Amino acid sequence: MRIGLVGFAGSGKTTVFNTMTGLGVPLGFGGELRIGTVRVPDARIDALSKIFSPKKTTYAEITFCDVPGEHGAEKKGLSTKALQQIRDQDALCLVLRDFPNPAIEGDADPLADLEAFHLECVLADLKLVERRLDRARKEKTPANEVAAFEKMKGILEDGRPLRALSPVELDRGALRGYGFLSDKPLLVAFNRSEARAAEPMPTDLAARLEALGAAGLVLSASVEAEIAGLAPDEQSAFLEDLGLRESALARFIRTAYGLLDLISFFTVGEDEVRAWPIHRGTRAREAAGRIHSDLERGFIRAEVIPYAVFVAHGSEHAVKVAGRLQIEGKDYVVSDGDIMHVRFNV
Ligand SMILES: Nc1nc2c(ncn2[C@@H]2O[C@H](COP(=O)(O)OP(=O)(O)OP(=O)(O)O)[C@@H](O)[C@H]2O)c(=O)[nH]1
Ligand SMILES: [Mg+2]
Repeated sequence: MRIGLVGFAGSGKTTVFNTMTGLGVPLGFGGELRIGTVRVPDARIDALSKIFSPKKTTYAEITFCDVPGEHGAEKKGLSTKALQQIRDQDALCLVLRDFPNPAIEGDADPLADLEAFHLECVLADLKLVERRLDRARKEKTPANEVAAFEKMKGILEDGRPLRALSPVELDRGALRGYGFLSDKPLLVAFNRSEARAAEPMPTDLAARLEALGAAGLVLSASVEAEIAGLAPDEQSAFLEDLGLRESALARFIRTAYGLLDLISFFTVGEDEVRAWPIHRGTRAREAAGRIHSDLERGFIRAEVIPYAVFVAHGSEHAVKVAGRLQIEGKDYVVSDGDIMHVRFNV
């Protein structure tokens, strides 16, 4: 599972990537595609770790990919190579520049950049769809497939993204291999200059994001880089000075995690407190297999305490005494924040 940081040249992708991963990729002017893992901040894990004082605390991780922007002739467009790199991602984070960058011609215009990016995606998808329909005219193609591609063509010609189509309207089963750009979950990060980091998202931009089915947030990559360099107790004072409640990067990473339709369940104990990423809708036995294949093979039952229940009672023992421990079978659908203890026998 990979999330691509995408956007036009000099919008701050590498600055965001470095701050999240702690890597020191050189800033500015393109460069190579980079991959890094990022810890998903989770206050629930912080709290559980305080309670259990385990030897080890492990957060969920996601992989980000810094896709370089293009400079020179193609600085506002996306080359075939860039499009292919973007197609390989499971979800996209579009970084929009809203700070003056002397290396880039023209003032910052995030709304125009958003439209330009969206249009590139729509046109690239339309090309794929039309090519497929052309082929369908020459080769025998099932009627329902042709109908699906016709429907997609109509949406794209209207300038709308494919993600606007619900699972009922479009069966994506056979379409996965195409990597349609406008169908990818999209998070838009509006990268501000330091002085304006605390200003809310402009309403026109927020409305446009809603129409595109995209999530959005405001951050200042250079402020985030500065925060990351401070000691934990200095961080909150610094945030307060800027009129911010928490680091936007923490929210950014959590939102990106949700974009992949991932949730976390937890395991707790003296040895380790740990968050395990699973897809929403995963059943208990399969989730147990994330921990170890033996747990999936020999699964007997799962003892589950939802995080909120645990916090309300304060300990596993108190939860049991109150009769709130859930005993669940293999088909139980795991919820975000479930604390699970798997009973198994191999
Ligand atoms: N003032 C200000 N400058 C920023 C911010 N984010 C990035 N920059 C600067 O903008 C320049 C480009 O930042 P990068 O992170 O390299 O941008 P990029 O999107 O990776 O650029 P390419 O990979 O070339 O497409 C650098 O000089 C950064 O220091 C920000 O939030 N505020
Ligand atoms: Mg870069």
